[in-house]
Amino acid sequence: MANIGDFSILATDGAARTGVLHTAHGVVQTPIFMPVGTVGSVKAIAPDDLEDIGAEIILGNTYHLYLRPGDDLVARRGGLHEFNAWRKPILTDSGGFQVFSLNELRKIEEEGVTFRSHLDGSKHLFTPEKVVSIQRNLNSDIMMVLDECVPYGADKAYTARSLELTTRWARRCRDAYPQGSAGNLLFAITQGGFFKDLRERSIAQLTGMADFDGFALGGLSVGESKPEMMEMLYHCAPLLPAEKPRYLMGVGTPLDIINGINAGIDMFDCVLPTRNARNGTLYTSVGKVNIKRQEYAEDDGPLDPNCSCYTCRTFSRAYLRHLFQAKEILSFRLNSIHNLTYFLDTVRGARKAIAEGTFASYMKQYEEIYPQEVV
Ligand code: PRF
Ligand code: ZN
Repeated sequence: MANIGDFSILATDGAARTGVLHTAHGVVQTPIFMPVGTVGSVKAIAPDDLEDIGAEIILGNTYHLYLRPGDDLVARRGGLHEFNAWRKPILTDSGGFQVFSLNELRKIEEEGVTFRSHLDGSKHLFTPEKVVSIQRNLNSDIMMVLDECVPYGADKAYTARSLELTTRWARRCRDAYPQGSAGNLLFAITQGGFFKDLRERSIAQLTGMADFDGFALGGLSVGESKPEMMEMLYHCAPLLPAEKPRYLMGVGTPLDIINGINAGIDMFDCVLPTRNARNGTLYTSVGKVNIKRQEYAEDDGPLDPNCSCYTCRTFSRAYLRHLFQAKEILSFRLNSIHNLTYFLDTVRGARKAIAEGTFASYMKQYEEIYPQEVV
C-alpha cells in the first residue's frame, strides 16, 4: 500500500526519469505537465474537457483564491476540489511569485510580504504560516512554501540575502504544518538567481531539511536568455534529491519541458498552452501554427493530423481560423483543448520514451521541430 507522498521511480534513461507520485486525490504519473487554473478554473476549459485531455493534476494560485473568493469561503464549500468539481490532484503556488509579479508596492520583511490587492487596493500580509493556512483551506494536494522569486538582474548580495530569507520562510512553512499531519504535501522552492554558488547554497539548505515532500527550482524563466536558463537548469536539477519529485516552476515551451525532463525534472506548469491558445498560436507536430493566417482560410484539413484531441478530430483549420477571426468564445475552448493535449502528449511521449530507453531520439525530434526557439 502506497502512502500519500510516496514517489516511485519506474524507469530512468540518462538523467530523465519516469515515476508515480501518490497524492490524497490519486496518483500523478511523471514527468507531468500541469495546466494552470489560476482562479480555480483552467481558462475556457471545464473539468470534463480536462479529463478527456488526460490532465492528471492542475495548478491553482493561493494569491488569487485568497483575494477572491477567499480561502475561507472555499473551505466552507469543502475545499477547492469540491468547489470547482475537479476531483483529481491540485497543486497550489504559494502566492509569493504572484505578489512579486502583480504588485509594485509590496514590502518584504522577515515576517512576510505586505502587498496591495490588484483587485481593490486593499492591504494584506502573507507570512509563511498564512500561506500554509490558505493552502490547507483550499485543501491543495501539493502546497508550495512562501519564497521570494528574485528578479532577473538582481545583484549577488541581494540574491544571497533573499535566498536565506526563502530558506527561513520554508522552515516556518514546514513548522506550521509538520510532514504527515494530514494529506497535504509541501514542496520547498530553491532560489539563488543566476549565481551557481548561491543556487548550490539554497539547494543545500533546503534539502538539508529532509522533511519536504518535493523540491522546486524557482526563479528561472524570469527574463534571462535561453542559454542562461539552460545552464542553471542543467547545473541545479541533479543537485535536487533523486528520490523526491523535482518541479521546474513556470516553465515552459515544449522544448524547455523536454530539456527539463532531460535534466531530471518531473513536474512542469506554464500558462503558455492556454494563453497562446487564446492568441491563436497553436502547437503542432510540425511546429507552431498561427491560425489567423490567410493561408488557412480554406484549409479543410485538421489542425494537426497527428493529434487525436477533440478539436483535431472534429474541425477544420478553416473553421478554427473563422472562429478566431470572429472572436467567438468557442475558439478559446477548442484551441485550449488542442494546446493542452499537445503539452500532455509531450510528457506522455517522454514517459514512454524513458521507459523504452529512447529518450535521446525523442528529444531530438523536439529540437528539430523547434530550432533556436526564442520564447
Ligand atoms: N516561485 C514561485 N512560483 C513561481 C516561480 C517562483 O520562482 C516561478 C519562476 N519561473 C514561476 N512560478 N513561488
Ligand atoms: Zn489537437
